[in-house]
Amino acid sequence: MRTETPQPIRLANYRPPAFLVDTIELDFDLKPSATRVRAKLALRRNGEHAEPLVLNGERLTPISVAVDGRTLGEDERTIDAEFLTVPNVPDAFVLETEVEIDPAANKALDGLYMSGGRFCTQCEAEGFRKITWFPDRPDVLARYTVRMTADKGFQRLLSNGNLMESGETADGRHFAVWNDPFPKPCYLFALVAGELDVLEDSLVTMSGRKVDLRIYVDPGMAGRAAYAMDALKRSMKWDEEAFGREYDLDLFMIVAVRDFNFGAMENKGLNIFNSSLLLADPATATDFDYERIESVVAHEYFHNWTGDRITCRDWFQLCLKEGLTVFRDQSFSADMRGEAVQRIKDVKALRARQFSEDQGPLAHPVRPSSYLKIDNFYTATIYEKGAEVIRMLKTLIGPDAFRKGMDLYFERWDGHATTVEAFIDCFAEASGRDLSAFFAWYEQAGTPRIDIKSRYDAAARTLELDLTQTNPATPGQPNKKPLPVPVRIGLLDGDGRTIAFDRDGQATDETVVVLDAAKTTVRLTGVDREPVLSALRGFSAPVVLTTDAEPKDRYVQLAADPDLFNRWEAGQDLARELMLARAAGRPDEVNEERYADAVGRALADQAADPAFKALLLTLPTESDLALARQPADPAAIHAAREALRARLALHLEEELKRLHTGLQGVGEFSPDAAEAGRRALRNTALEVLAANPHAETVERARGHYEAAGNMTDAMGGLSALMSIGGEAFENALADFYERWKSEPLVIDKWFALQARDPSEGALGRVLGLTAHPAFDQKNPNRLRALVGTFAAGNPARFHDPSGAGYTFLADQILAVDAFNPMTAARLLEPLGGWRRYTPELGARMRGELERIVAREGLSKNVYELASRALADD
Ligand code: B3K
Ligand code: ZN
Repeated sequence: MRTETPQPIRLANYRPPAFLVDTIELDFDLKPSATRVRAKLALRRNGEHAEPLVLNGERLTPISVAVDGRTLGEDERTIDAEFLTVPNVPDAFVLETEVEIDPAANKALDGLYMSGGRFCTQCEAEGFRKITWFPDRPDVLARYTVRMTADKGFQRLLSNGNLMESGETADGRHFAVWNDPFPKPCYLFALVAGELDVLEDSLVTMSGRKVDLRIYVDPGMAGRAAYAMDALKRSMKWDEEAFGREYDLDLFMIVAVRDFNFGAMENKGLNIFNSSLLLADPATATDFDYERIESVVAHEYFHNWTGDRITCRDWFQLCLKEGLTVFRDQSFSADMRGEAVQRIKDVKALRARQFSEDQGPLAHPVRPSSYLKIDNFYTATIYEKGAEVIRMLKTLIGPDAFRKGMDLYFERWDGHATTVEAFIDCFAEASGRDLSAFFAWYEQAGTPRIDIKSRYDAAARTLELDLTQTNPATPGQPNKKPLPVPVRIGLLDGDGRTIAFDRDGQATDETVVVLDAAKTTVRLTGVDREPVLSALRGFSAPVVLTTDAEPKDRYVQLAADPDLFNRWEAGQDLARELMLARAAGRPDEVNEERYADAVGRALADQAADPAFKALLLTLPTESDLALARQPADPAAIHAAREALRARLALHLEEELKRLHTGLQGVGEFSPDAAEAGRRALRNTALEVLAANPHAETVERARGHYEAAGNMTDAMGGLSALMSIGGEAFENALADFYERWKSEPLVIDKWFALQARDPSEGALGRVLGLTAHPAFDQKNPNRLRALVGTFAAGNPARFHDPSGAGYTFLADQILAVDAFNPMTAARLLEPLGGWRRYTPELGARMRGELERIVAREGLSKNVYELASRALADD
């Protein structure tokens, strides 16, 4: 058992930095196992206090420390595992240090490390301290000059900003010098050195400047960067049009690496990407990959303004850049791919990841107030809920005031590190509104529950809506205040036609009710027919909504709600209720048939977008159902979902077959949204058909796999075959491996697919795969494909009654924690929700968490999450 409890960092203890750094000159002598880093910092005291100089530095082998040219003796500075301290320094001085580091031994993938024989870096949040001594905090902004020298085998030498000089050294090596004119915090520093191919392009910005665009990838892969390049150019233009933001350097570079702890990183002028989010061609990438690449390229590019030019004062403000940038990338994707479909996908992701976080021990506010390891706070709450908060802000103040507020924010804070308060102030000023109550969205954790009861008075033609909100307790926040919740509302009649109404004397089709108290009543007048309420249109707030609507109202919405989000939502609600009833031992066959009928009618609607229909045909996931009623019994949920899927397969067989046959692709592959939507519908139809596995379905799935001309269809075929199981699946799986064994990104898919195996043998299969020669715990993509997907994406088999699934996950976490704590901690989440499951399962999950916490030498990252998961509230 560990003896000391790590101490949290608190927002309330924020103090401005004691020293500022105006410039830093870095000189890297790059050698894989012994890189020398010399740093020259121009420092100046910030404030009156005669404090010692304390710089962060970890895993550095010290060579020398000098102040104003004089090397310090050992008695003039102290160096421990975390800091360099120099007690006596002048008010302004130059500090020169030299350290040695070992990038080849760095398997934490944090700081400077090697991936595929190349040097690369990851500094956010606190990796720079593993490169050199520095005030490693986001509110110290410096101008960087970086010189690097390496053997010529490390062909490209890249860093942030502009290339100033390059050439050969006397000893036959080569060097490059980069300068970044924009002051930045050290978490945005980047360096890459190695053999890489490049895809080049350029773009002329709104003010007529030409910007060179370069994407660096593994040799031979430049063709696969074409889609990312196209997405980058569209992102740059979109940010000019939607936010008036222009790119500022003459060069923008992206580098793809295979070993990366997360998706991508917005280093100034030199984004570094996980290759899974950059490389795509039809043969190896699915439509989902294309979609993700487009949005992540946009996200990292948009950070140039929301993150890099304006950064965070401290890490508690992380949502200031992340929530805002997710909101920006979601808006971009909506413009590229269609608003309704994008919104549905974003909300699905929010519910799957953020709502579950809110319902567990790891619930935290969008702006947390304490942490042990900031790495653990790159969460769905900071990112996705952070984006929802911005979306609500825009809904509340309107698009014009929102744009004015953004303009003011860019103007006021450019070049600074700031806070969420300063950001919200810009919108209060731009809109003339008091946004102090709104701020609680940043400070209060948890998902609000909104309930709406309606009363229609036919004689008076009025509809009264009683809205109530409750905010459930979360760890550390037992009592909550009401939040301002924008609820977008419209009315339909029994035939699905829109009913116009009056609100405050204004005739309208739709209105936004702001529920800013525990209870409020809203009266809509001029309602001339009995209405069906369509509430929370477009998912106007991140809440759980209940109403007194009856299933018949949901059917009206499913058939005709002009708000496509709510049309989809109505279908999901109906399906969810049916599956939950069945899981509770109360199957409702009559209404299952009725539901299948309604889905059939929706599929037959020729006017509807195929991408939308694919979403409509997809049942809520097992994880979604587990969140809806507790204690959750994953086995019963799995059986109930399979039963409804089989019902759809039987009831809609002819329609589904027609879709599957009729939507077959012709001509050349295009990744665009329309084509992707057709493929999505066709693959979803097959997936549903596979729930009724007679010989013809097996043949259909096999034919689909064998005829696939792109990875989306190949995976669709394989996945349908897996859901049927048996020889046809095993043969296709073996064929797939043989065909793609030299393509790591495709083999990740091969592992991930099997991790989702719904059959009873899944756990055995997954355990077996950990011994497969292609499995590699040290590569986060591979690890997540197998272990992460199994734990988070295969609830029925992860929650094996024996607890063996939990033991497997805990073993993996402990093994990975020994070398890569960040990635190990990210695997922990599925165990964290132990209180939501049946007592037998919950006890076994808790047992594994206890085993993890007790491990000697556990990282702070894993300790923080596991101990919070076990804590009594
Ligand atoms: N800012 C990075 C995430 C860094 C994660 C550090 N543990 C990518 C992004 O959100 O754009
Ligand atoms: Zn981001």
